[in-house]
Amino acid sequence: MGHSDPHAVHAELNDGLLAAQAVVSPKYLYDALGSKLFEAICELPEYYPTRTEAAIMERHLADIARTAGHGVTLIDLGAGNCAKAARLFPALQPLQYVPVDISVDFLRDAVSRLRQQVPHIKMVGIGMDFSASLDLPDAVKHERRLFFYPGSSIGNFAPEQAATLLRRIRDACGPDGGLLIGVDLLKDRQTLDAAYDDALGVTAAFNLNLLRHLNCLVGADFDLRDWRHRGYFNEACGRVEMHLEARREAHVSWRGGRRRFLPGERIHTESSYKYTRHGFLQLLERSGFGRTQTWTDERGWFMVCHARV
Ligand code: AVJ
Repeated sequence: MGHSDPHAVHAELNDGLLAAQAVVSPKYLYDALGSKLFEAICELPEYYPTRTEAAIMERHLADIARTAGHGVTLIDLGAGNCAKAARLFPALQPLQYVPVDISVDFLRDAVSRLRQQVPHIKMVGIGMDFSASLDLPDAVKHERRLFFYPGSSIGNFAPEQAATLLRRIRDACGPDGGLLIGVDLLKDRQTLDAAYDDALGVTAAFNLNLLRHLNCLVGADFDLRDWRHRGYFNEACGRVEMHLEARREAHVSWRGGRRRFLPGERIHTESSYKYTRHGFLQLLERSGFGRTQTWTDERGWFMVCHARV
């Protein structure tokens, strides 16, 4: 397992914090505590994506496994606790499992637990930021590859960047490989607003925890009590947005920089794009995927999609 380049991390965060409209990439939501808070989000009644996707996968597991092919190397992008991939194992019977996640310590624990439960599948955990590069170690390059990108994490990328990442996956999966991806679909505002601003405040804690992570990563002195969570559907842009909003004037300094935030000023921490089925299939096509198959739930809230070159 590896680590992200600390200089690149510092430069990226510094630039984002100093931008006219301050912005921090959502990947920084996932330190060890952030990954746990995200697990808690997935249990919330308001947060429908995880359970809707799981229901689609469970219901169509045999069909999905037949379509994706058995005996593959399963490369899990943003594996987190590895639970989603593990549920595919019985039907998919992968030869090898390669979980990739930016949250290295969290991943290490998850993989060592899974190894004990499923000793017959070879596992190689990789700690890396796959949004920067998909350069996988030689050991995982030979076999037939199935990339697994569940949970609608693709939604964190604007459509142009999403196309770039999908094209990179297409190039990495080769002519006989494929991609199994989960995509959240456009739906009514009430449902989306509630999913990203839950009554218990877990999503607020998840968002605010990013400031703790920044304090640690770049030696910043964010006082969490100066900030509040905002999460809502931006219909014009077809995405949910999360922001951290200053409750009062806040002076923040970090290694190599400082900034004054006015009351109400925001740091944009996440965009979560929602697609129509047609819109996402077009994106796949633009990214060089030809043959696709999709599965959805009765309400049409979420889509699971298999694509090959
Ligand atoms: C992990 C990116 C799919 O966009 O729904 C959950 C993250 N943010 N609640 C999403 C998230 C706020 C999630 N993804």
